[in-house]
Amino acid sequence: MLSRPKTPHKTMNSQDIDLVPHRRRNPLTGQWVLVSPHRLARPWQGRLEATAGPQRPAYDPTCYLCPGNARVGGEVNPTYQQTYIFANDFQALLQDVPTLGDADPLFARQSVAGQCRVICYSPRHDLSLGQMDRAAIRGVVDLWAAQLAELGQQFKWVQIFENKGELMGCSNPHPHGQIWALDALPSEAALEDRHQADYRQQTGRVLLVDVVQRELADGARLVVSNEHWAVVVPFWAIWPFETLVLPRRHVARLTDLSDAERDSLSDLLKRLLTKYDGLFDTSFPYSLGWHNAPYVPGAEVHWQLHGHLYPPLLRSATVRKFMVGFELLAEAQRDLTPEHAAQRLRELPDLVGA
Ligand code: H2U
Ligand code: ZN
Repeated sequence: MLSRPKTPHKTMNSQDIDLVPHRRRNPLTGQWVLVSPHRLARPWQGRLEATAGPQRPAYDPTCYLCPGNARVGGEVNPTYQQTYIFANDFQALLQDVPTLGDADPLFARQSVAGQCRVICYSPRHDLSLGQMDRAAIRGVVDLWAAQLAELGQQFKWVQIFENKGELMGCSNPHPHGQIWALDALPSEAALEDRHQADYRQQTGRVLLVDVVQRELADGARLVVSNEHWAVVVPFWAIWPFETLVLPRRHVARLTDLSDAERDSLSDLLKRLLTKYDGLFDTSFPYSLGWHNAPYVPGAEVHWQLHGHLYPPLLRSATVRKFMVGFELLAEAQRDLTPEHAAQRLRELPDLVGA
């Protein structure tokens, strides 16, 4: 008969967390991640391969986002000078939808109305957001905030995001992002909303304000920071080099940011994305997105604005992490600890040529 091996009861201390498998909880969603640092308890071996892609032209006549070019639907882009926004020609959400009848408790469904837009960050085909200058990045921050203000009047949730790189399924290297606005709270937003509301009710404080204070005091997971902002690899990160962008004060939405906070956000994004590009000597792929307070009465009391960056890369420009097997069937798992990932990013230069 199998019997459990007798091991004396031990309590994990802070050094063990670097060596011993353990689970960490994401307080924003309540989900857990399995961390297996013993599989990677070795020093970093240095860069594996440099794969700087071919230099792109500043203007590409075949690009559907470049100024003056025709899009797939036939509409022609203006010769825009800074940013340009248009209604997605292939909307995943529609403005006018019929109400669904017949509630079925087992196979629940609901109607959802929304709008999808595409934002070109720059007329320059050859740049990425991180390669744009701070003033141009500030233009994107302002556009995000203006879109949020407009769409928030009509929709509960405004998801501002960017898919960058072929690895993330992005169809075009021209620097651009998207906005999907809808009259429902999507699953991830609903989870974060409930956990932030519960935390506020139980403690009287704002969850991610407590997190940013702890992270600034500790420093182990800090990647880059400035007067108004901090970027950390969150304690509960799932992706190897996932980061969380946090304001240092309580701010519910991008629309609430002061002029100085917008400038320093532009600076912070530039520095963070420069670090990412330097990590594997490649134009770093990621999904980036903003979680603003939903347009639901009272949400701004418990909700803290934050940005998520989910990059797929693990070891080099071509070796990515897959969420398969145990992760699909049981829970997310990582080898590299968030502390080690943060240290790697922290030590990289945040200025081109520095
Ligand atoms: P990605 O950033 O994930 O590649 O998506 C680009 C979006 O651009 C995609 O949602 C839209 C697609 O529907 N698009 C247009 O609206 N017009 C076009 O001419 C091509 C692509
Ligand atoms: Zn282009």
